[in-house]
Amino acid sequence: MNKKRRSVPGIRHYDGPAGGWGALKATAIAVRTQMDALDAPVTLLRTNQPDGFDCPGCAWPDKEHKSTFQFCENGAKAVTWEATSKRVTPEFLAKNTVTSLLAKSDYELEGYGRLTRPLRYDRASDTFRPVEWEEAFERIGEVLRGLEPDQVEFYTSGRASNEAAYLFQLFAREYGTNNFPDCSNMCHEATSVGLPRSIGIGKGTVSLDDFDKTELVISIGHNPGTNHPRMMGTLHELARRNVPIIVFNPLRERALERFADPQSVIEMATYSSTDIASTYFQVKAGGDAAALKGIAKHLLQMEQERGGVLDSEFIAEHTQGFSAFADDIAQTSWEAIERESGLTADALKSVAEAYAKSNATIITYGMGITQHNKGTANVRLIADVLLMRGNIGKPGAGICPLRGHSNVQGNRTVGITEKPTAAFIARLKDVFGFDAPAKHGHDAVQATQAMIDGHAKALICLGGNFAVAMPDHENGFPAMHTLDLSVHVGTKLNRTHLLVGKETYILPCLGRTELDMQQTGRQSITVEDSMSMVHASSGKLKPASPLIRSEPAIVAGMARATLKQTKVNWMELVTDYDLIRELIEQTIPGFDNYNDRIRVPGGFRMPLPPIQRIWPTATGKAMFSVFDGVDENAKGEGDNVLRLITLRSHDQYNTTIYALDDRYRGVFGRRDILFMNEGDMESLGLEHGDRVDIETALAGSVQRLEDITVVAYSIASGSVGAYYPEANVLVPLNYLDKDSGTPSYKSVPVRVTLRSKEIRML
Ligand SMILES: Nc1nc2c(c(=O)[nH]1)N[C@H]1C(S)=C(S)[C@@H](COP(=O)(O)OP(=O)(O)OC[C@H]3O[C@@H](n4cnc5c(=O)[nH]c(N)nc54)[C@H](O)[C@@H]3O)O[C@H]1N2
Ligand SMILES: Nc1nc2c(c(=O)[nH]1)N[C@H]1C(S)=C(S)[C@@H](COP(=O)(O)OP(=O)(O)OC[C@H]3O[C@@H](n4cnc5c(=O)[nH]c(N)nc54)[C@H](O)[C@@H]3O)O[C@H]1N2
Ligand SMILES: [Mo]
Repeated sequence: MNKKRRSVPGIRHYDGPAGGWGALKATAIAVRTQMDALDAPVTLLRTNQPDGFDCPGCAWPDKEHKSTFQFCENGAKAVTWEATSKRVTPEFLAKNTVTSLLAKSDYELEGYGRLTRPLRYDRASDTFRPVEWEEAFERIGEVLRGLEPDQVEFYTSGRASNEAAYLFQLFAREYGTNNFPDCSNMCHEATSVGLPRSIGIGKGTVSLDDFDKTELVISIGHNPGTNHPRMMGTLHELARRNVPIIVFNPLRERALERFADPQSVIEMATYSSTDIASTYFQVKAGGDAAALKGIAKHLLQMEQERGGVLDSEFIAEHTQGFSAFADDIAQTSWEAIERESGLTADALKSVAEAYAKSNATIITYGMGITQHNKGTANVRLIADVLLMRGNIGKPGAGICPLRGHSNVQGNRTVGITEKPTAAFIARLKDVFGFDAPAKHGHDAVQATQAMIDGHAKALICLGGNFAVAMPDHENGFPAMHTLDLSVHVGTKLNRTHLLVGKETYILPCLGRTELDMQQTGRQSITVEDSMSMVHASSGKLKPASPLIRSEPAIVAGMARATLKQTKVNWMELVTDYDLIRELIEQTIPGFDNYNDRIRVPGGFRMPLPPIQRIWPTATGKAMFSVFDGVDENAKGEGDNVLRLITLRSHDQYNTTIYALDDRYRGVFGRRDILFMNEGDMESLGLEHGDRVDIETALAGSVQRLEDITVVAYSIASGSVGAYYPEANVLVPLNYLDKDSGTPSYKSVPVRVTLRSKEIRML
C-alpha cells in the first residue's frame, strides 16, 4: 500500500493497531448515538457478570465469568444497539408504507430503533398496524392448522436462549414437522457435520485453560478483532508470552497483526501495541485444504527422515483410517499444493516444523473454512492434522471452531435440527406422550428452495433476518411474497420482515439486556458458548416497551393457539423458566441438575467425550479422512475468474449494520467496494477507484452486482472481497457444500468488468 495512487473518497490507509484508543472512541460513539448517557455505564458494566446478562456480541467464553468488566468495542456496540433509546412507534409505521421502507437499507431500518408492539400487515394501506397479542396468536394458529405441517418452515437465529429454542422445537415437533432451517446452516454446519465423523461430537474440544497451556496456535479463516473481540485478550496474552500464532488468511487483518489491549494500562498510556501473528500466510481463498495437505505432507516426510514426529502410539490406539489418509497425502503433488494454496512448499515446511516442535497445539477456525464447497472436508482435514500429533484430548491442545451467534451452539444442543436422532424422538414420546415426526425436515437452503418452488406456505422466524442472510436474493425475496403467512419474532425492523406474505406478523420480543418478569418473578435464560459452557443470563434494563414479551412467552402463545390437543402446559412453563429447564433435562443428555448447576457462577460444561479420548463415532475411534483433491472443484467459467469472499465489516453484526465504517481495513462511510490484489488489478487493467460490475462466473448463473468501487488491498492474488449481505446476490442458492448444505459464501467464482474510470463522489 505504499505506491502513490489516486485518492478515493472514504478510503484511507489505516496505520494503527487494532484496539487501543480507537476502540475506546468507537465505544463512546456507540453509547452516545444509541443510549441515554445515564443508563449506559451501568448497562455495560453488567455485561458478562455472574448476575448480569450474557453479551449478545460473540460466543467466546469469559474467564471464570466473573472478571471485572471486560472492555470490548464490539460487545459494547451489540449491547448499546439493543439497549438503544430509539423506538419504532405506530405513528412512524402509519406514515411509512412497507414499499417505501423496503427501499431502505437494513442499516437504516434497524436504525429506527426497537419495535414496541405486535404488528400486522395491512394490505389496503400497505403499512404495519398494531394488533393485540391474543388476536395475532389466534390467527397464526388458525392459518397453521389449515396447512400441512411440512408446508411450514421454523427458522431460528442463534440469539435465542436455550429455553426459547427448546420451546420452539417442541412447538414445531408437536405440530408435526422437522423443518428447522437455522442460522448455523449458513455458518458452522460444516463443523456440526464434519466433527462428529472425525471425533464423534460436533463441537470444539478446547477450553480457556487450554489456551493457558498451549505452545502453538494456528488460526485459520477468522477475524477475531472484529468478530470474536473477547478472544483478542487471549491472543494478546499468548503473544506476550511468545507463544507463536500462525495465521492463514487471504486478507491482512489488522487485529491479527497488531493489537493494543484497551485493558492494558501500559499499552494505552504509551500508545504501544503487541504483534499478534508470529507468521502471516496470505493463503488463497479456498486454498486452505491445499495448505493443510502441504503441512501434513511435510510431517510425513519428516517422520520418514527422522521419526518421532507423529504420535504413533496415539494413532494406533485411538484412530482409524490413517494409512488411507497418508497415502492420499503422499499422492498429492507439491505442484498442486502450491498452485491452490498460493503458498510455497518452503513456507508450509516452516509451519510443519513449528508444529512438530510444539507439544500442544490448538487450531482455531471460522467462516474462512466452513463457507466453502468443501467446508465439511476442510473441517475434517483440520482434525486430521491435529490427530497426526495426538493434539486432541490433551491439555493445551485441540480444535476450536469459533462459533457465530452467542447461543448458536446451545440452540443445536436443545434440539434445533432438521435431522433429530431416533433417541430424541423417543424421549419426547416418553416425556410428553406425542409422536414427533421422524422424517427429516428442511435446512436453510432447502427451506428457501421450498419457498421458491411454492411448496412452503408459511415461515415462522425466531429472530434473524433470514431472507437477507441467505444467498440469491433475486429468487429468495419474491418467494417471501408468495407465502400465506410469515411471522417474525424480533427486536428491530429488517428487510425480511418487510418482504410481506399474504399475512405477516411482527412480534416484538425482549432482548438479553432487559428484565424478564413472569408470574414467579425475574427470570434467567441460559446460553452455551463456543467452549460448551452453559450459564445463566438475566437482564435488568426496563423493557423497550411494556407491550413486548419474552421469546419463551411468544413461542408458548403461538403453540397454545395452534395446538388444540396439546400435551404441553405451555402457559405454566412461561411462569417459571426452571420448569422449561426441567423438561430440557428430561429429554436431552448432559443437562443433569440443570437448575442447580446454572446457579453456580460460570455455570457448567456440557459433556465432551473427546477431551477424555473417548470417541463417540461409529467405530469408537477418531477417524482420519481423505480430502478429495486439493481444491474447491469450482473453477468458474471463462477467463479472468476471481474468487469472491463475502465478509463482515468492523461496524456490523451479520445483517445488522451499526455504521458504514470498516476502520481497520481503511474504509469509511461506505460499503460499495471490492478489495482487490494490486497484481490482479494490473493484469486486468484496473486502477484503485475504478467502478466495476461483478458477475458470477458459474454455468447458467445470471447474478450481478453493479457499480462497485475497486480498492487496492493486501489480499491473496486471485481472491477478491466484498461485504455481506450486499454481495449475497452473487451467491447462487445451489452453490454449497454438499455434505452440510452450507452456502459457499467465501468462494464464489466471479468476473469483474470495468464500468467507468471516474471516481464517484460520496
Ligand atoms: N462484531 C461482530 N461479531 C460477530 C459477527 C459480526 O457480524 N460482527 N458475526 C457472528 C457470526 S454469526 C459469526 S459466524 C462469526 C463470524 O466470524 P468470522 O469467521 O471471523 O467471519 P467473517 O467476517 O465472515 O470472516 C472470515 C475471515 O476469514 C477470512 N477468509 C475468507 N475466506 C477464506 C479462506 O478461504 N481461507 C482462509 N484461511 N480465510 C478466509 C476472511 O478474510 C476473514 O478474515 O462472528 C460472530 N461475531
Ligand atoms: N454472503 C454471506 N452471507 C452470510 C454470511 C457470510 O459470511 N456471507 N454469514 C452467514 C452467517 S455465519 C450467519 S450466522 C447468518 C446470520 O443470519 P441471521 O441470524 O438470520 O441474521 P442476523 O443479522 O444476525 O439477524 C438480525 C436480526 O435479529 C433480530 N434480533 C436481534 N436480537 C434479537 C433477539 O434477542 N431476539 C430475537 N428474536 N431477535 C433478535 C433483529 O430483528 C435483527 O434485525 O448470515 C449468513 N449469511
Ligand atoms: Mo454465523
